[in-house]
Amino acid sequence: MIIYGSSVSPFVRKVIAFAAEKDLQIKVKSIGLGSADPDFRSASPIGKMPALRDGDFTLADSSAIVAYMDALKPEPALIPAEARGRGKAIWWDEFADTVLMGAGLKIFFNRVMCPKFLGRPGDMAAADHAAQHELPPLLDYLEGSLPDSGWLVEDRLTLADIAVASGFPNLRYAGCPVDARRHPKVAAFVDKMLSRPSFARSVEREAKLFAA
Ligand SMILES: N[C@@H](CCC(=O)N[C@@H](CS)C(=O)NCC(=O)O)C(=O)O
Repeated sequence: MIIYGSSVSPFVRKVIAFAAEKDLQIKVKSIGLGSADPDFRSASPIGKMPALRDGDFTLADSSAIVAYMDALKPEPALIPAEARGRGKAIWWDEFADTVLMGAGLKIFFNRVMCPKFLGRPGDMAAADHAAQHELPPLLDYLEGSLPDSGWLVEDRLTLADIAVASGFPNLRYAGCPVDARRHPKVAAFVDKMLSRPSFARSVEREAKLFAA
């Protein structure tokens, strides 16, 4: 099974971590943003990473890909079967992909990607606004929602935890780590998740790219 993308993308990181937690063998074919690679393009109709190729089957979008993986290898079940657990796991995945990463990528893209990799200045005002005004209420919400077990759904590891954790390395690379004084539960959650081998391998590799 091939995954097209780069783990620097939180969406790709999510798929890589999900596959690792399932012990599914994948090969990551590294491609850049907006790549014209024809194999990638035929798997990703809108040109966004990640995309998947499994034999003659192709699929795009991280949420679609993890749903495919979960059905392909049901154990361990990372998408709950019980109605409430399932609904909540999908909610956290959606929250992570659109809202949390929406704010996080505004910070990462403008502070890091533009100057470091795209050769142009980022919109620092947009990044600062996201860091100061958009992100904190989202972390407040997460802080208030994290159960004492430290797992978002069913008191065990699910897609919810993987999806929510996936954007935090980008925040670290952009000089925006979680403030453990304001968000102690979130800080502990992020540390715990990013220390899992499913995340730690890619995070270790990426950290070298973003060292000052
Ligand atoms: N909803 C998609 C989002 C994927 C996405 O936005 N990927 C970005 C990288 S972080 C991308 O490939 N952007 C390239 C572009 O917009 O041309 C998913 O979950 O896979």
